[in-house]
Amino acid sequence: MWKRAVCTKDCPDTCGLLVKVENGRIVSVKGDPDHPYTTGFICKKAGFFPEHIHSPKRITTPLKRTGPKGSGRFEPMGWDEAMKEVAFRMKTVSSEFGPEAILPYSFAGHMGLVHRHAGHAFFNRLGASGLDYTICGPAASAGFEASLGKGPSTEIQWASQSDYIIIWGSNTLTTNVHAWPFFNKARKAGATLIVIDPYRNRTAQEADVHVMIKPGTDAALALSMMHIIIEQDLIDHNFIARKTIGFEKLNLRAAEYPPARAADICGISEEMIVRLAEGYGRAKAPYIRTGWGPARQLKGGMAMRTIALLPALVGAFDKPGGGITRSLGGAPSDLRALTRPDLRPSSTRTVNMVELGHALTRLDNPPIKMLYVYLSNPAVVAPQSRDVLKGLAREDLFVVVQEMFRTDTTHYADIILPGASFLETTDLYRAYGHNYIQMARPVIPPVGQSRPTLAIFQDLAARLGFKEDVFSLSEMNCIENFLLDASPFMEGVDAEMVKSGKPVRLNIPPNPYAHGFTTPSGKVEFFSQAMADQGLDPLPDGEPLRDPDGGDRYPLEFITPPHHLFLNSAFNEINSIREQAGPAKVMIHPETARVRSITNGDPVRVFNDRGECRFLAHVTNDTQAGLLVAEGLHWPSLSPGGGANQLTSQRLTDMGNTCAFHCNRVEIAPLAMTTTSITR
Ligand SMILES: Nc1nc2c(c(=O)[nH]1)N[C@H]1C(S)=C(S)[C@@H](COP(=O)(O)OP(=O)(O)OC[C@H]3O[C@@H](n4cnc5c(=O)[nH]c(N)nc54)[C@H](O)[C@@H]3O)O[C@H]1N2
Ligand SMILES: Nc1nc2c(c(=O)[nH]1)N[C@H]1C(S)=C(S)[C@@H](COP(=O)(O)OP(=O)(O)OC[C@H]3O[C@@H](n4cnc5c(=O)[nH]c(N)nc54)[C@H](O)[C@@H]3O)O[C@H]1N2
Ligand SMILES: [Mo]
Repeated sequence: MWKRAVCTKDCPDTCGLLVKVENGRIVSVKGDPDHPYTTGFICKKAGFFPEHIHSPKRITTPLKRTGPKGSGRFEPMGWDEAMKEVAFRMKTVSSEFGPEAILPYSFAGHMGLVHRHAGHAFFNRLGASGLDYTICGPAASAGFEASLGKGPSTEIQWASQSDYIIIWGSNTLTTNVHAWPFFNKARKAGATLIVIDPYRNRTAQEADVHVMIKPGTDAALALSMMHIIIEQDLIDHNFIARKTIGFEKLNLRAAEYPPARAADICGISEEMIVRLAEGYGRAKAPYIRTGWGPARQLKGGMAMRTIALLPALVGAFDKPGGGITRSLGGAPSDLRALTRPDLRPSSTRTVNMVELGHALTRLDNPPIKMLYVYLSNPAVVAPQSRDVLKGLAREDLFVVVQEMFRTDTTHYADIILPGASFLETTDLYRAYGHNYIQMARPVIPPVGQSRPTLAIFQDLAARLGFKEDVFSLSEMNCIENFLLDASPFMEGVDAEMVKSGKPVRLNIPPNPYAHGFTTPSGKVEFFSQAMADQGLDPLPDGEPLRDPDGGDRYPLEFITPPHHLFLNSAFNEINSIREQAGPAKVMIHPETARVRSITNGDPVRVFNDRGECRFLAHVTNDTQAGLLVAEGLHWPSLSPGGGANQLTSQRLTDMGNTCAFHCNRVEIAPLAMTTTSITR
């Protein structure tokens, strides 16, 4: 029997799935052809869901540590005993150090609105340290917000009418594959496809033009495009007069970025910049799909803000097919009824999740004494692993991890709680790559003794004596009471239709920018007073800022974009995926390799002051001289070598306090050699 489900992995596409169940087991997964956006095909990873859900490595009972911390030795325990122990630790840590000594750490292992937010009310009521959920998108959204305002951007389907598509820092064919048919439709009608990315990723390989930009230099490129577009009078005077502010000031700033200067900053030719500006400026309906790549830089907010100004200059928002996409969808309602920030004591501190390493090793008054991890794998995904692992290994830190598998994080747990998967829970899903919501019911019961996140927190709430209603609601109650109410996005949404499990369109127009902008002025802000008020440059600024740590000793740039076969750190647990992915590799340009006596396939070490990790060298022209690229997050425990996050830093971006995952300076050497014997 085929049952309808929704893919919950942290990906913009949030696919409609059909799942075949036989004798209580999932045997096959395919795309739901009735989903208007994902239209019946799935990515390679989703085909492995039967193996993922019924993996022999699935954790099926609570486990307690038996060996020394970090030994990875555990034995089964009952749920009652586990919950008693966790509740007891929460009480003793709270009374000895105060509840702020407890830190929850969660992210997007399960994207359902109910389960993803199931712990918030609990930790607020407990008075635990809060968590700032900054590991992914806030720099990108803050950048867009300064220029265009908050809210959903141009819908991807809209781009099928465009004649000029720029994919700007997104590996669409890997991370957002359901956008591709819409871009292809435009290309069949004659559209040009440009990719702006530091390396020739899968998507760049399929483009008409690949602009191989240096990381962190997008704002300079965008400003230079503006320079040319203004100089050649390719601007939309009418749109600028009616719907923007600050054009004169922008003009002066853009004048500082002639192509010669930008070419130098961006590492591309002047001709390329002129060609790009003319192509964009002359197009009938130019469209930009930004990924999150340009935002994962120390000046990532500024980069996104600057890119987001281009459509206004040429009036693209008024043209069918024109616009710009970052994030889509909308929360069906205010989530506060579910997350209950009002229960939180007023002066409670918040920890930025990017700075987990600092929090576990340096934070005081009080120090973190208990860490509760769920729906996340910080030992692999959080930056600057050396600090994170040092913190997790602390003997005096009590670590609870809710997981489906024995990950590098559970390795450091005192207690592991088996979490139910998305195919075993009821939830409501919004997407960030399309404007449909969809509800899913369990297609099988929880595997083994695993439990849904909501049930686990309700059990703990009862043991701690929390009496508020929010701690006794079922998944369906949460959806009906809080999520299906009358927010503007939900206007006209039929609740019964949602409950039927079919994808339902939110009340969001395909190109919201045609209806106005939610900036303070209600216009596109070339000049942003809000940024000036935050002490930031109110105009776009193209001066790049690179990783300052270690200086000239680390002459190479290092980026860590997503892997085609992994989803952040997920899917490492599946043997056949790992075999296909092979060992962790680092892409290196032939010239950069030659001067270091590195040849293709050599084991190498990549290092900086933050750490070191090992890869096999992949010598290729798909990257540029001076740039190393390591796709994906291999679990260090299964792919010895340390993991790419050994090299990343906890420094925060200019806006949004996000991680600059793609802003690192490093050196590389053949494994056998020491640092001092490198020849240049
Ligand atoms: N297969 C797969 N799919 C995924 C994920 C995964 O891990 N694997 N992760 C999911 C998640 S959580 C997210 S947030 C999205 C992310 O999806 P994307 O936005 O596609 O991913 P990013 O890591 O932000 O990197 C995008 C591209 O930006 C490039 N880039 C890096 N620095 C710069 C720069 O300074 N300028 C420019 N122009 N480009 C730059 C990278 O080389 C990369 O090709 O994908 C989701 N989908
Ligand atoms: N170097 C580098 N690091 C990065 C990035 C990068 O580009 N480069 N990308 C960053 C980004 S964009 C993001 S969003 C973060 C992601 O950070 P995380 O959200 O922590 O990413 P995942 O690796 O998907 O880990 C989720 C964990 O939840 C568990 N899980 C999944 N589904 C379920 C479920 O249904 N129930 C239960 N109980 N558990 C489940 C999985 O087993 C998995 O271990 O990583 C960031 N880290
Ligand atoms: Mo992400």
